[in-house]
Amino acid sequence: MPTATAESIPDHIASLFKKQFHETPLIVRSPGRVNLIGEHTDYNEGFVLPASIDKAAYVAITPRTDDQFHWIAADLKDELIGDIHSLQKSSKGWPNYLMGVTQQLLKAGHKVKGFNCVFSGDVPIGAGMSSSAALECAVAFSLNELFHLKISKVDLVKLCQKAENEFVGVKSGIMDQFASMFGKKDHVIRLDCRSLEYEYFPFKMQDIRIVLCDTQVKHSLVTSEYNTRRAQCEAGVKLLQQYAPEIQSLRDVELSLLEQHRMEMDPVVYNRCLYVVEENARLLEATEDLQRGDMASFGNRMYLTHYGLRDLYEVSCPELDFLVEFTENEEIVLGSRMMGGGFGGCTINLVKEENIDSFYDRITAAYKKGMKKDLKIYTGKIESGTSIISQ
Ligand code: GAF
Repeated sequence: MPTATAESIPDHIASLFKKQFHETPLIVRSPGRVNLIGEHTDYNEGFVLPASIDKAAYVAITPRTDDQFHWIAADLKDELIGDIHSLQKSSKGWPNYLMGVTQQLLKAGHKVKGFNCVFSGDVPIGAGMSSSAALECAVAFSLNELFHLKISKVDLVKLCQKAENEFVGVKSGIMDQFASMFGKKDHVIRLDCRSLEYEYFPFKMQDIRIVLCDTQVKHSLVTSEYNTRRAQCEAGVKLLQQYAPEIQSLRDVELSLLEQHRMEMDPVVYNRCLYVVEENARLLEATEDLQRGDMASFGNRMYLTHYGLRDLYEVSCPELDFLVEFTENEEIVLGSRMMGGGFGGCTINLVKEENIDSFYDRITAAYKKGMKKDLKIYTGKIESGTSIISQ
């Protein structure tokens, strides 16, 4: 892993690149994300409220005139050489994000050639802050620049999502790539995942911090369970469509309709649908809290999201539950919940700044005692989305 700090990562990869390829590369930064509320709603065509953060993937990249690629994962001290027309899924993991994006560009008929790339980053891997979407967006954004493809940012986002769905094999929604690409400093994005209309809401509070508590747990069932949740939501929609054919996704489902047909549904499918329908409504109410500056109410809704994810959607794990439950008795914590796909990763917390250090000490000690694991804590600063650092 690099010893470089966030500020020095671009310099670090630029010098590695020059040493290896004797050229000055284009350098692009693409951030990870947090999501304040609206979890597992994106692939149900609902709403999400993410923001891009100060941790990012960085790529140093130049075009080639042939179809070869030479990619270097600086942090892993690993590399791969090949041909862009014979991309095979790799068991190493990291090449799949670059391959997926390259394959989608080729599939869409864009004129891309091979390219050399060195990448690094400081988005914690497996912590639920979307290190993979950050890398995909960095690569797609760079290739768009290098080969003058003139693809819009929205289309780049869609392309990266497809790369994740089709090449990597996770049937993820669009939130992570959208947040990485469209993030704005000190703002959260309310994104309508059906129309892709979005609105920025200021999110900079003098006395409240976004705190991420990393369980340092990543369960192996993440991908399969994620895809199963998606299929269960689709099964619910299919059943309800028999009675209300205008419904396209859970986004269109009213609680009353769901209740009316509860007995015809598999109980697990019902629970999944109930969570999503409630979460969508919760997000819209939470944005109203935000506009009114009522962060106590916003925080309460975060807890309700967690309980839904834990009890109805069943994507939490003991470590995440432990951390959220610990904060229930902490006066300075306004809201806490698991964030992202689940089964490990981080909780996101809204914490009053006053005496925050002693809170860090208490939760770290409690986690060690209760879960026998070390806790990592990050403060999430909201920074801008994907951009060129130097060229
Ligand atoms: C993961 C996915 F990539 C997102 O699309 C989203 O579904 C999220 O889990 C859950 O809200 O980060």
